Amino acid sequence: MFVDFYHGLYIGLIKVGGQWEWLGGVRMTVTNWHQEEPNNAGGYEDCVEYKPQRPNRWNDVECNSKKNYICQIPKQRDFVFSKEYFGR
Ligand SMILES: [Ca+2]
Repeated sequence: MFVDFYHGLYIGLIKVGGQWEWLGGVRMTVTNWHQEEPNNAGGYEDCVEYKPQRPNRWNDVECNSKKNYICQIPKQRDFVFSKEYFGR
């Protein structure tokens, strides 16, 4: 499976009633917005993408873009990447 990092990954943070919260209703307590974000460009940016190539990595985006996503996993759990993941 190829994961496209360049075009950003949804992180499960959404705007509900004008407030940012994690999917499942957990309130956002930390932020990592890129400079001048969130800017709600076009008035429809209600989801958040993670862009690894930026120093501060969050950008609000429209929710209908086709992107990969990342999920939270328990800290003690090992996460093994396959060879296909790195394209080798
Ligand atoms: Ca934005």
